[in-house]
Amino acid sequence: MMKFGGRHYGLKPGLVLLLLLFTTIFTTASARSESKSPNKHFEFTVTWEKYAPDGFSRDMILINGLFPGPSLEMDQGDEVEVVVHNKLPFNTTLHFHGIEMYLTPWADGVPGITQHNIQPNDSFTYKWKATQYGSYWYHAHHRGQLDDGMYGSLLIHPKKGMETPFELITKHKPSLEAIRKAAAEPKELLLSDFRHITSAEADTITFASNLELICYDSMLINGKGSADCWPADKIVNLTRPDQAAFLAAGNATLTAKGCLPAKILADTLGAGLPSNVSAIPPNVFDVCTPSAGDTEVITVVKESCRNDKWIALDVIGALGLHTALFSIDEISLWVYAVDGEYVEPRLVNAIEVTNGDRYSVLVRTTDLTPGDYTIRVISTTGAQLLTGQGTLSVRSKRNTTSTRTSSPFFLDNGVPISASSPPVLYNPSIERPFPPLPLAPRADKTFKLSMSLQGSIISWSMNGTIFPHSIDTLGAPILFQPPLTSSRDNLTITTLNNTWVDLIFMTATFPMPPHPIHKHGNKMRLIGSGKGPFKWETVDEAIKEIPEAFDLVNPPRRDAFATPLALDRVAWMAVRYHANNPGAWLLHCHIQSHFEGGMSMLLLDGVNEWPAVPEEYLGMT
Ligand SMILES: *[C@@H]1O[C@H](CO)[C@@H](O)[C@H](O)[C@H]1NC(C)=O
Ligand SMILES: *[C@@H]1O[C@H](CO)[C@@H](O)[C@H](O)[C@H]1NC(C)=O
Ligand SMILES: *[C@@H]1O[C@H](CO)[C@@H](O)[C@H](O)[C@H]1NC(C)=O
Ligand SMILES: *[C@@H]1O[C@H](CO)[C@@H](O)[C@H](O)[C@H]1NC(C)=O
Ligand SMILES: *[C@@H]1O[C@H](CO)[C@@H](O)[C@H](O)[C@H]1NC(C)=O
Ligand SMILES: *[C@@H]1O[C@H](CO)[C@@H](O)[C@H](O)[C@H]1NC(C)=O
Ligand SMILES: *[C@@H]1O[C@H](CO)[C@@H](O)[C@H](O)[C@H]1NC(C)=O
Ligand SMILES: *[C@@H]1O[C@H](CO)[C@@H](O)[C@H](O)[C@H]1NC(C)=O
Ligand SMILES: *[C@@H]1O[C@H](CO)[C@@H](O)[C@H](O)[C@H]1NC(C)=O
Ligand SMILES: [Cu+2]
Repeated sequence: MMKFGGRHYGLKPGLVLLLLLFTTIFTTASARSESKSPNKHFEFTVTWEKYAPDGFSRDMILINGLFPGPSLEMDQGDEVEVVVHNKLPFNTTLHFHGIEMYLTPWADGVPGITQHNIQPNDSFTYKWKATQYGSYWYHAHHRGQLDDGMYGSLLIHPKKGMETPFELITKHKPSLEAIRKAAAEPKELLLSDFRHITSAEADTITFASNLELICYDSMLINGKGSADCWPADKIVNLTRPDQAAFLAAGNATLTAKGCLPAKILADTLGAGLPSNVSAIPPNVFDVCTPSAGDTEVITVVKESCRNDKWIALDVIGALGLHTALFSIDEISLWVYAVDGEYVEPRLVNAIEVTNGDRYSVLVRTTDLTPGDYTIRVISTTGAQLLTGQGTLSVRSKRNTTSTRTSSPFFLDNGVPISASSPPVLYNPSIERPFPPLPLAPRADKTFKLSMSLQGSIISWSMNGTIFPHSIDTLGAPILFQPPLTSSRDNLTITTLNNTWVDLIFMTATFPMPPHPIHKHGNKMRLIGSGKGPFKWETVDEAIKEIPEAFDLVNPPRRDAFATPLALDRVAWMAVRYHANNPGAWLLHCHIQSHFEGGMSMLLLDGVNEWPAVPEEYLGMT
């Protein structure tokens, strides 16, 4: 794997001294400049080029000629600078997913909200401080450009002395050493769904048909994979009950791409709403064209049987639409960090990774028989049967030949193979931050948001109103303007600094898929969820009647939570966060088609402490 980390871009000590000298002189000359000199500097040149990650050549976005983009590596506390040179034929911006951008909201990368578009041939410099640690990623935040491949991993090494949860895995000193060593240099596994049409083509077809393009062509691991076309009988055999329920409505079968047919989509989720199935070209839902690219191989060499050996993997859900069930044949995974932060470790066989999620896992390789173990990514999204594979290759120093094939935990539709001893699935609802993190017992303010379609199945709303993406062409970004003092457009939530805020996401109708809701700026706690309507005005009122639906003792803390699937009745989810980072933050569904369809809102946090945007950013286009 190629790393473009601090080591490569790191400045030589002499140069740093020289830069510091210049910065000092500069700062004296220009009293306005408050920014500290960066000690991690990265340059991204983004281009629009032909590339074939799964063997099929299409136009896509490369960063410094690479897909996925360079892996950014840095230390907690670093002052980071990322310069984006836009050599694309269209506007773009870059978002650092999960990075809280503490005191630098103008570097969050959302066009129209925190910055102007970066126009073709322009450059933009993102300056921020790595206040956090762990596994993150970056991606384009302009329309559907994530689906064009503009993303990569971001790793922040924790500062020395950070409390770790590894003693909950083992108390054996040499093993702890091996674990610490592994966790200090995790290997990334970037999981992504990939399409053979560009996001602009997808938009055109979406608007012409009024149908969501739920079909992809491949699942990639670190940008590698293949477009498999399954035999018809395999598709029939593996059609899951949840899919069969939709298909029954039209006496249909899944398409050759393993997708719910567009007509079924129109007649079920889109029933009564306008749509035009004939505006969809055959290759989008129906016709499968196989192609093959490389396969990602992670190699582990066992040194000797005396030493305990572990590896750490950062699993990253760089997904546009699909939910990816991740597993490695026969292998148990210790989940020790989630969305970058340590949790009480749990031993599992598989993890359901939704859009934007990160899971850091440890694998003990000491006792593994040398050979290849298949890394599997299986979509559990109802929309399509889709899989991707990679290889964990375990070698011993003496014997490098590997002939054995590994046994999967799941069929290619995500159904466990063994009914008697099914694989252990990671349960995100019992996740516990480590060490425990404080949470206010009640919120200062509650916002109830009713999620619904608005007139077609491509128009999603978080609170009854479609978020207008054209905001990025309408003058000054929201952050550059005085904040609204009260909500007035069904899209803007304003909070005071140092207050606790409850957001209740309620599905207005069913069936409705889960929505992975991502908050920019800082993390949220998942304090409750349930089926049926949320009838109360606040969580406090609800707790009195249904205490079992809530969890206020060190609940999960993440930068995205998926709302519950509303299959046969409506459902709700309650999150609580501390508004302690004034700025204009986007709150949105991380499924690209829902995000593009308008499922976003704005959190204007700390309007009473509204930040003054530095002069250099006000001027930046
Ligand atoms: C960007 O610059 C290149 C080289 O100067 C030029 O050929 C190209 O037309 C420019 N693109 C745009 C969109 O201005
Ligand atoms: C599909 O199922 C039938 C009956 O169980 C079986 O005979 C056949 O081999 C299966 N085909 C595939 C491709 O799995
Ligand atoms: C459903 O489709 C099958 C095969 O396409 C056909 O034989 C059957 O008659 C259809 N059933 C109904 C109720 O339309
Ligand atoms: C549906 O799409 C087809 C193909 O683009 C087009 O010819 C037709 O006019 C459309 N129908 C409607 C009602 O818009
Ligand atoms: C090497 O390992 C394979 C299985 O991975 C085994 O079949 C073979 O006998 C081994 N060869 C030697 C020389 O140990
Ligand atoms: C690109 O960004 C500029 C500046 O915000 C805007 O005027 C223009 O309309 C944008 N172009 C497109 C195609 O959105
Ligand atoms: C806010 O939502 C209500 C109810 O859906 C609607 O009547 C109103 O027009 C919306 N306001 C705006 C500014 O869109
Ligand atoms: C959500 O929409 C309703 C109208 O349906 C509106 O009354 C309420 O103020 C909106 N909430 C926010 C936070 O905008
Ligand atoms: C906002 O509140 C947080 C938490 O109390 C505090 O640390 C921070 O300094 C405040 N920010 C400003 C700009 O006052
Ligand atoms: Cu969604």
